[in-house]
Amino acid sequence: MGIRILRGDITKQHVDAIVNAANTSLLGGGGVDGAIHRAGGPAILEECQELRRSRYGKGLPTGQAVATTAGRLPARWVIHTVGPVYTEDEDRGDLLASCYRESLAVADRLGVDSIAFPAVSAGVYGWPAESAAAIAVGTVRETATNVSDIRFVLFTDEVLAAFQRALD
Ligand code: AR6
Repeated sequence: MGIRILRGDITKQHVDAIVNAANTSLLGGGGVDGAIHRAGGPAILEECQELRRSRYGKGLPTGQAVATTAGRLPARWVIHTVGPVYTEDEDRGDLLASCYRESLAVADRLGVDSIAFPAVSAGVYGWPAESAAAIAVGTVRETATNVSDIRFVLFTDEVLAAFQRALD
């Protein structure tokens, strides 16, 4: 298993699966979620709506993951996961770790060989970059998986630098 850190737009990645930092509604939003739905087209939202009807009437719980088509994206699948909102009052690091573990479990069930993750919760959800990176890299390293190519695709200098420090 190899872990790499790249700078860029995750929607451009030619991998089997990209991970979306979604919200419980699964119905889209801003940040990387908005970018994925825009670039992938309506087929992703249609499948998310179907998942809400069939399996997740109350939405996808925080820390869990589920796959849909990637529509027009170069990837084959989008794995949607819901990161925790950061708060100083409570340690939600286990929920953030769960996003990475559960995404890899979904990837393994799909037979995915390559996957790209964004920095889940490190944007709108307010997670400090250093901590988000340590949890992401630490969890992926500790998780047994058949995925051989794991990439973190990062959008900002601050988050990129934090992931580089976490990997070193
Ligand atoms: N490729 C890679 N990373 C990106 C991209 C991109 N195209 N665009 C943004 N990022 P965020 P969250 C980075 O806010 O904190 C949405 O509205 C961004 O710079 O997308 O988990 C959802 O619907 C940051 O480092 O996700 C939820 O409501 C990282 O992706 C909520 O935001 C995550 O930032 C989830 O918040």
